Parts: sequence; structure tokens; C-alpha cells
Amino acid sequence: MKLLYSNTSPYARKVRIVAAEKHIEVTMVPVVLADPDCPVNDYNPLGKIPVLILADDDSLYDSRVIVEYLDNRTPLAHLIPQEHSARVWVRRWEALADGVCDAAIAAVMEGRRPEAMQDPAIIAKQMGKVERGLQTLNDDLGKNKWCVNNTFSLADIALGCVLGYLELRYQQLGWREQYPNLARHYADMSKRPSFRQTAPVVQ
Ligand SMILES: N[C@@H](CCC(=O)N[C@@H](CS)C(=O)NCC(=O)O)C(=O)O
Repeated sequence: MKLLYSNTSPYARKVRIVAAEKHIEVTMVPVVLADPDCPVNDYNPLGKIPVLILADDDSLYDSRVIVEYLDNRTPLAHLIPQEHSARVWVRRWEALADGVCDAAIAAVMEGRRPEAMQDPAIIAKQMGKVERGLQTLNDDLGKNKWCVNNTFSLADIALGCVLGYLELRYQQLGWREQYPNLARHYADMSKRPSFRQTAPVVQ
């Protein structure tokens, strides 16, 4: 199996961490989406990463489908609980963490347009989603060590990935001070080898 990914994609990082936590061997293939020869469109018509290319050359996307596939490759140490209620809550955490990533990335992309073409209302709208999302994640985590049922799961990985993205692109947000429960969780997550191995590099 091969994973098309980029170093700074929080969705790809989620998949890379799941593969590492589950000890599943995946060949990592870094890609540059702006490169005209980038192979992503051949495997995902949406042109997005991550994409998992299977042995028969079929492909899986998006990150939520890939993590489900990887989690079921081995029966041990499930990161997505088998029990229905816990499973739904883990997936809701993931949906919110990924949604905060979506909004944070949309704001970054708008801010990269030539200044005269930027729309401050779009940036404000996206940052509203980021701030409300982080507040909810912070409140829902409370003093718990892990997001769901005090057990390490995909919810914790997804949360760590959005916080890693904020660390990379939004240091000025002061999220650690505003959301102390998230800061504590991120400090715990950052000690895991799977997190250290996949830390985004500033480009
Ligand atoms: N919901 C998708 C989001 C994937 C995504 O937006 N990836 C970004 C990179 S961080 C991308 O490929 N952007 C290129 C584009 O939107 O054209 C997932 O979870 O995999």
C-alpha cells in the first residue's frame, strides 16, 4: 500500500498516525499538489490528499475512509470502537476536528490571495468556525485525559492533528492560553512516537 501525502496536511497526518499506531506498513509517497505531474488526480478525481493506493492499484479517499480501512486491517487495538455509541462519538470528534481544519485551511488560502482580492468577510467567517469549534472541543474534553470514554482513540488523533496544524499556521491565535484543556491534551499527544515522527515541517 502507498499513501500519497504532504508533510503539512493534517488529514494525511491523521492517516499516517493511525498507520503508525496500528503498526501497518505503508509506503509513504510525498507529493506536491501544485506540481503539473502530481499523480493525485489519477487516483482521486477530487484531486485531494491523502489517497491510499491499494495493492491492486485501486484507491481509497478521503482520510475518514482510509482510517476506517486501516483500523480494520488488524483486529487488535482498535482506534475506532466497535461498540456503536462510542463509535459515533469518536466519529463526531473527528468530524469536528476535521471541520476546524477545513475552516483554518480555507482562511489560510484566502489570506494567500493577492491582498486586493482577499475578502476579509470570508476570513472572518472561517475564523468564526475555528474559534467556535475549538471552544466546543475544549469544553467537551474538560479535564478528561482522552476524548471518549477515557480511552485513546481516533478522536484523540484527529484532535492532535488539528492542534498541530494550528501550531504550524496559527501561532498568533494564542490557542494554548485560550483553550487550556486542548493545550494539555496536545502536550500529551506530542510525546507519542507516532506524533513525533509525523510532525509537520515549516515550509
Ligand atoms: N475531507 C478530506 C480533506 C482533504 C483535503 O482537503 N486535503 C487538502 C490538503 S490538506 C487538499 O488536498 N487540498 C487540495 C484541494 O482542495 O484541491 C479528507 O479528510 O481527506
